Amino acid sequence: MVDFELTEEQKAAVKMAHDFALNEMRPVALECDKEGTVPESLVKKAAAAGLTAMAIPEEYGGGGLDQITASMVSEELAWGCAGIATTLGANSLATTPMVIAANEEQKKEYFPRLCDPDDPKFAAFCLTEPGAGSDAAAISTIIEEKDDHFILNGQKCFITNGGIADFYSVFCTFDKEKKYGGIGAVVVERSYEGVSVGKHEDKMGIRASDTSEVIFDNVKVPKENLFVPMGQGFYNVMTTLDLTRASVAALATGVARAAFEEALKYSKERVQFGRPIIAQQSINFMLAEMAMKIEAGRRLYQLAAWKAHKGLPCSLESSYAKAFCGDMAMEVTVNAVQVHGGYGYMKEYLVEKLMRDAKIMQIYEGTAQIQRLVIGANLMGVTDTYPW
Ligand code: COS
Repeated sequence: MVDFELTEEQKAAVKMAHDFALNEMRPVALECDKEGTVPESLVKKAAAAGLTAMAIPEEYGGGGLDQITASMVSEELAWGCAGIATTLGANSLATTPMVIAANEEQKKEYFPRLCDPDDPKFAAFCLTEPGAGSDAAAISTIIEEKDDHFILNGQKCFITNGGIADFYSVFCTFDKEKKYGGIGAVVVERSYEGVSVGKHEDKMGIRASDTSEVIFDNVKVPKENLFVPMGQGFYNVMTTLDLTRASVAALATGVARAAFEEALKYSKERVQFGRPIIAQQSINFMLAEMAMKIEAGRRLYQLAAWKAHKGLPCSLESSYAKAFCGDMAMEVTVNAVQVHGGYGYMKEYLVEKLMRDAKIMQIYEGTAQIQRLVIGANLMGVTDTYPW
């Protein structure tokens, strides 16, 4: 049975997120974009509302939201500001590998730190390296056993919240010769000796969010911090990304919806050739195109999230959603600027920011090309396209 109606709990969570986006994020979004920061007071309010630890189970103090609700909440937050939403949402990416594989002691030690409304901490997912982006199996951050601990060396780049995190979920290799078979993961605290934050990136969009290098120089890591043993790390990364890409698709949908709303409003106000430009078919059709693609994107990310929630294989649907919504957000925001004409190119119009924010949706958590690679690889085994 297909039912598009939200439950009362889902309606409440999405409404709360929308109100937060409207009242707390929108008023500061342009300033945060300019300054490249998120106010501490906003983070505390978000933590109090459960928005910094959505995916963390309730028993550790988290929001305990199911994937479908979490993705719809992400759409609302990105509608408010994709940069701030990325800051708040990155904890989910960092903790999903731990939700999958960490033991009880590790979860109890680390998860509550992200849920404290008075002093909320951040976590960061450390996979990408200068020589390992799309080719995730090529990581060379190396971990070695020494006496009763590990020694970690390497450099991670483009790490969301890398500069503000309290701890990192770090993917590393025990044996580079083994390629993806050598990968495992450890939790590393920011306070450990030898952990440092490198270059802070100056980005095109989602500027409110922190993106930094994280460097590990002979870091002594206790053995009990290992949460994915050697050989299992690559599968953990792939499963994590299968589960989190629906939320990125939802962020893209939120950015697109914000741009569409601006374009719709402007097209009703702006009069040229004696009538509002929405009455010009060239503009009217652009808006129609935006509306239907946003709706299609939302259904795709909901499908991926629903499969994830049910514990069904969701790799294909996550890639459909991520690829489609990333491209859709780019197209919609470019056209929203176009509808505004010269005004849309000016920083005082929100669509200028939205177009810059949209671009990352085709890049992070797997580029648009990687999503097609995943979809294409799945097609190799397809002999029958009957959907049920
Ligand atoms: N779930 C579970 N296992 C998976 C999987 C998935 N979604 N995808 C692949 N695997 C398994 C394969 O089954 C294979 O296992 P076996 O050899 O035991 O059978 C293993 O992983 C290697 O798979 P594959 O050969 O396809 O790996 P590749 O190195 O060719 O890489 C891609 C596959 C390109 C899909 C992967 O590297 C990827 O997702 N890259 C993008 C990384 C990314 O998103 N980076 C952004 C970081 S977050 S900002």
